[in-house]
Amino acid sequence: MTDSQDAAPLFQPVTIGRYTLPNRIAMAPLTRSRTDNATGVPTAMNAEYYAQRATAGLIVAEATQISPQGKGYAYTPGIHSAEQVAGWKLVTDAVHAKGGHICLQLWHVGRISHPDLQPGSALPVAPSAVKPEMKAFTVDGFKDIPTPRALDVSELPGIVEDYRRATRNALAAGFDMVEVHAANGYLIDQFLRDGTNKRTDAYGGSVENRARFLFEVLDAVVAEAGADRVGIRLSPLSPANDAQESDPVGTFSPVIRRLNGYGLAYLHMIEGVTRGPHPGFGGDLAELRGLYTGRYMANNVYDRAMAIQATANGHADMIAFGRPFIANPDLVERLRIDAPLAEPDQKTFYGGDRHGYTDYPALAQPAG
Ligand code: 8OZ
Repeated sequence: MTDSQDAAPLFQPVTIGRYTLPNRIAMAPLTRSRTDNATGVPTAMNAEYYAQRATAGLIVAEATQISPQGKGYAYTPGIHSAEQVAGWKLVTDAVHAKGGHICLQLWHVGRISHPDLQPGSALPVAPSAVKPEMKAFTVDGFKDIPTPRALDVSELPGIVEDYRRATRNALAAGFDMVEVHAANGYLIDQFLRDGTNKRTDAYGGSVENRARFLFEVLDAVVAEAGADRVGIRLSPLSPANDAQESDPVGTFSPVIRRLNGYGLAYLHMIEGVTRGPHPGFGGDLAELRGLYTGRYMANNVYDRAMAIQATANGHADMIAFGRPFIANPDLVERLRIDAPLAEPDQKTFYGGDRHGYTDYPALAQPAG
């Protein structure tokens, strides 16, 4: 460690929306599948896990379904029932007691689901009946995802209302902010992309039409929380979850330009292909990033040197680290002093108990 690194912007405060955060390191949303599958209610164990990581400048809590229909993986939490709100309150109270800030990521998976995970064993829903070449994580293991049912236009206002109610619930549960999950091939991204949106109504065809659902959702979320408590996550250059798009720059450029007018807390961008490799800072990423005028949170396999550089040279205002936070609850301190990072055990990423979840230690404190 040197004084000059300690003074790096990465370790300095930043204002994000209505908050001043102590550093520019965010904990990225990480699906860990550790709630009861039937209820999706967070518990004291989840609260302990997040509280252990409260030195992050901002925790973006794991993707959380806004409705039973929005669920696509076993054991994920929800934010649509009173019991879930009470469970999340344990989490936000524990994080706030440690001086942290926490945001909830609002999630509807669309077609990335399975009848086993849907109310009444229904087919998953999507903009169009386009089958993803993907498997779903169910309580009985991985199962092929079927062709989804195309949503009728009359159903869309109800889903927008689900986002509105989820936002209200998140604030009642004590979250400081919400993040709209519009990335990684889930419902909003399925509307945006020409490979998954074959609609011929007002929600398909032109880029403006494909973005209509995103902005209806965003308007509802912003109306509840205020723009300075709302972030949004995009992954324009990622084919995650079989999300096909013939012209990512052409589709996402007008979306990002229009986001400028919202005065959101931040835009959270997965740079390149989700889970890496990082695409480098030129090309399509530079073009898309350059369009955004607000606070920018960068994500995707950043290491310490990249994070220090990207927050010093104006590329990013915050860096979201995902997997490094699994095995390093005190990641901020380890990055600050350039300590070695522990490696997480992939076998305990999804599902299970406290093992591989709350039992990764922080660095030992020096004696005396
Ligand atoms: C990994 C496993 C399950 C879900 C995403 C919410 O891709 C996820 C997710 C990632 O955004």
